[in-house]
Amino acid sequence: MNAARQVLALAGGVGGGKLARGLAAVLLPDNLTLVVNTADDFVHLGLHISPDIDSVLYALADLNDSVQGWGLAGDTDHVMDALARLGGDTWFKLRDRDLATHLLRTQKISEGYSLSQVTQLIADRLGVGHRVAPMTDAPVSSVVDTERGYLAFQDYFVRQRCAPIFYGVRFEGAALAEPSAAFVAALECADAIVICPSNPFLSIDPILALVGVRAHLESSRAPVIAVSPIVGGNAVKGPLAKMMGERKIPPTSLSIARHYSSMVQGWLIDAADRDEAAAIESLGCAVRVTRTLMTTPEDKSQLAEAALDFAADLARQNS
Ligand code: FO1
Repeated sequence: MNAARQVLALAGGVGGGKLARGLAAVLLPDNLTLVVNTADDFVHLGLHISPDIDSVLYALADLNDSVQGWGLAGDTDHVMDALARLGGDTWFKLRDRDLATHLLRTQKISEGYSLSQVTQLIADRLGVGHRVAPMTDAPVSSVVDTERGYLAFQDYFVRQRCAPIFYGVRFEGAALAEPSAAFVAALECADAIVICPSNPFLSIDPILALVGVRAHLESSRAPVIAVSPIVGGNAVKGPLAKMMGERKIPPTSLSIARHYSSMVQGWLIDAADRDEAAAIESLGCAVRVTRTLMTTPEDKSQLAEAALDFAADLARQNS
């Protein structure tokens, strides 16, 4: 187990879930808080869906479908098949066992639970000991600006498969949304803050857009370490490189470092991008080159250890 005291990690979906799993493998439950993007949340078929929270919870419980990247391994589609026969909406697949999570979350929210409370309940029931918290309990929604106009996030991401040209994204509700209580507590006592290799535009920026979060990170005494989601000019998974191309931003780790700018003190980039290290350092941060691809459980733990060691070294230099 790593000696780090309190670690706060900011995570989105797939990339977030993988590093979250690594951090959970090397840190005791009391030493880690995972704060997860909720700007992808929406109501579908009457159910409250929190895709990124579920990706992180399923990854921590070792129940995730690692091939598909979302949902539960070995799940089936009887409900969606039956719904298709009835002419219902099946563009967003709520698979059979995954449905149980959405049903329970929706029931509890209708009974008055906050998203934080219901997340804790589901985590407990899945046997997840590490703290997983939504970024906020307030409603925040990503709205994507595209060549086809403004699109609700899941319409852009799933229904239209990120095909429309991406111009930008706004986070409705974020400017007035307070971070969740667990997020505030973790910001106040963190010794290290880790930004997971999630999509910066879609998964991390909504977290940074909440009241006070960006300012807190910019003045944080705890080192902020980020893992680049780009490897060798491409995104490990998902539409990030395509979106960067459409915004005329080169798909490099250097571009991602410029995007987060002064907020990050330490960058972990992949060996494939070692040529970019000097340019990233010239932005005023430290860089370490390592393997950032996470295929095996060992990859996840090693990357988590690398991030924590980096944070500890930077904290020593600052003191
Ligand atoms: N992603 C898809 O590409 N297609 C789906 O049908 C789909 C269903 C789905 C259901 C529950 C859930 O928690 C996630 C789901 N996702 C699906 C993934 C998800 O929409 C995105 O990966 C995230 O919102 C982006 O992080």
